[in-house]
Amino acid sequence: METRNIVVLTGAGISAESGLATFRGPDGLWEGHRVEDVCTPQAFARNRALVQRFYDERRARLAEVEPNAAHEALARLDSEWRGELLIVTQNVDDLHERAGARRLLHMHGELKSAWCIACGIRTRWEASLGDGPDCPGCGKAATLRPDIVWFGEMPYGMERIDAALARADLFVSIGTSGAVYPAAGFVQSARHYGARTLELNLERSEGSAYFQETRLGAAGTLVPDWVGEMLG
Ligand code: BJW
Repeated sequence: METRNIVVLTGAGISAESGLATFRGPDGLWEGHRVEDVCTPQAFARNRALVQRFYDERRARLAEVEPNAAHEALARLDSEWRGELLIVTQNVDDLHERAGARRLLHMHGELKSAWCIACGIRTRWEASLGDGPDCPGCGKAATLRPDIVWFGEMPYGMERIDAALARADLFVSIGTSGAVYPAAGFVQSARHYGARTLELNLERSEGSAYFQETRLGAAGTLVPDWVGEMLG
């Protein structure tokens, strides 16, 4: 069957070779932080300083890392693929766009964005949030939080993602453990809609059995090879 429309899902594994920690590996990001201490709205209400510091450190870290061969290959696919393409990333780093990807959706938010819980404005934010800056929209103090989707919150772009999955001929999952929903369920939706499914990951993910094909290895090698195949 001819492939025209593609949905790519990426997770922390695609940024690992750039030097960003994954979540659930032995050196994962939660080391030293329990998930429920940093990654829920309740945790933010309980311990604002800890949560702001956690994200401030990760935002600052972005200046020290660069996109790798996998991000660059997806950006090449984006610029050269004539059919529909949607790169859905669970990552909150900015490495896909720095590599040049444009058809991109950050479903779990972005480190370089802040969200005012008083007026709802979302604004680009590169500095620290920990010192309680005023909201540029409503001017209130200490109302800005990281524009990150925490557990129990609705991810961004779900309608657009579902529409893309419904039209996809191919769904490709890269560098994600398949432990967090709704992203972990995209492979089943894609198959339900009739797409072929391919997993590129260092090891079998929790949802590996749902994929028709799995290639194991580092994203920095597997992704450029796959993009090369697609672009002939
Ligand atoms: C390499 C590599 C290399 C390494 N090359 N590969 C019970 C059942 C089902 C669901 C739920 C449930 N209880 C609660 C829920 C829902 C909940 C959930 O899924 N919980 C689970 C823990 C069970 N989900 C939510 O709450 C979500 N919202 C929601 O469901 O809303 C309701 C809704 C209803 C209807 C429709 C839609 C929605 C929100 C989830 C928010 C997730 N947030 C986080 C934090 C973001 C902020 C931050 O970065 O701090 O997102 S959690 C964290 O996990 C982060 C990631 O995006 C996400 C996924 O992690 P990822 O990317 O897969 O990383 P890892 O580390 O797990 O895996 C890396 C992989 O790469 C590994 O496999 C490695 O082997 C591999 N790898 N190096 C290739 N070089």
